[in-house]
Amino acid sequence: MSEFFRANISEVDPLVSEAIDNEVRRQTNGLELIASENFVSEAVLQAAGTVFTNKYAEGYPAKRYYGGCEFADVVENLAIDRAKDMFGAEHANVQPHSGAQANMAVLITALDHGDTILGMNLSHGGHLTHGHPLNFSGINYKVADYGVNKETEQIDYDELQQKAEESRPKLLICGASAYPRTIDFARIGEIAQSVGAKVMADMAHIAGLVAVGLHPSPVPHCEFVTTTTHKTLRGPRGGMILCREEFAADVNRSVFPGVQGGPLIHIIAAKAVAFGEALRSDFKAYQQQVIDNAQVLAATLKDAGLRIVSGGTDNHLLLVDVFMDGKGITGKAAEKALDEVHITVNKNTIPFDTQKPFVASGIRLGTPALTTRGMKQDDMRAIGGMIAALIHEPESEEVKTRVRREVAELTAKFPMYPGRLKEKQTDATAS
Ligand code: DSN
Repeated sequence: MSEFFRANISEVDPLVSEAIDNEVRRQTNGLELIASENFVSEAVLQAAGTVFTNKYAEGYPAKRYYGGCEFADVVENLAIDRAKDMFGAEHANVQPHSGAQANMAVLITALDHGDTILGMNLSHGGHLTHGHPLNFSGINYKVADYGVNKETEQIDYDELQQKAEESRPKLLICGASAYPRTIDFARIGEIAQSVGAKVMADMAHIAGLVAVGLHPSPVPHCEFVTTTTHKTLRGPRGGMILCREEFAADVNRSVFPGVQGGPLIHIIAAKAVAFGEALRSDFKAYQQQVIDNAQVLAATLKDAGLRIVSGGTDNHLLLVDVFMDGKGITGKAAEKALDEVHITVNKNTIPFDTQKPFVASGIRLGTPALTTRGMKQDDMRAIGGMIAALIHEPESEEVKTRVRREVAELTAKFPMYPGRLKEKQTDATAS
């Protein structure tokens, strides 16, 4: 056999190999609080790292443009069937490489160039692909936007109704990337119907909660539902579209050949594994813990004097106003201070922010990843204390040293990816 098939990455490419080892260390030894991230299982990682990466399979199961697709068909059919089962959907397309490409495929399905969309403003929690002027969605379509109420910092559905009547969109886009409250998809469906619009719900952030019934499902109320597969759903990095049977052929055509060529079959295999995991009964307990953890983290930060946007959270994430009208620090400064002690978050604008997006008044925190590691309410109280201490005294070396030690002690109690980290890990939680 050629050496080509034998050599280990550490011999072939020590630079990339070292970066991978360092990333395993970074994820293991830090506290990951980015709301859109999670840790996949070893089984999902194994499926993603397979010889399916070699395979071209343009087309769909049993209708491919290449030979040798019989096993690609097996994994794609498994992913489709499990996705439909998980969300009670009539049709699933599991090929989108990302959430943005899933959204692009729906927009070209539902709209003609120049039609009007009504989407949630990015600075109020929406997403780039929901009509941002620098994104294809804002470049190719006329955009009207809605946001949250200034007092409640929650979606004002009466105002949304009014905006829909004024703008008469062909497509109403709902779903968010930084919105901590339950979204009333039933009401949004009614609003769209009243103005003759279709609805696309982008449930990327909350898909895991929806899968187990801990957030109302958009599927019965929206013609199109898109999601990523790597957030609360805890699968590999990728996208997916769910729709009613009447739109199935159009959606499939929009994904391929509309916006993509060959599907990533290794990733579709990993999606199938993740969906299988999500259909197991323990996934609901995991999602409940994600929510419980987010609520305790929000309460802890509030008690420590920080302002929680909208006063709390119903889902997996919270937005913390760390600037507090000049009394605190910017989101950018908070992200940096936390990074220095191995707590990973992202700066985020808050509704009606006075800071530019690259500076921002807030940080966004999410609990999916740490919950996957096994952390619970007491751990969230400890983490909330660490974050608040840093934000109140971002320049204090004493606080930084103490928090770094606390992060090391806490993460050591929750080992992960045995076999992928070179150093030995102790599993203090196993006793
Ligand atoms: N960038 C993702 C997030 O962090 O929420 C959304 O696509």
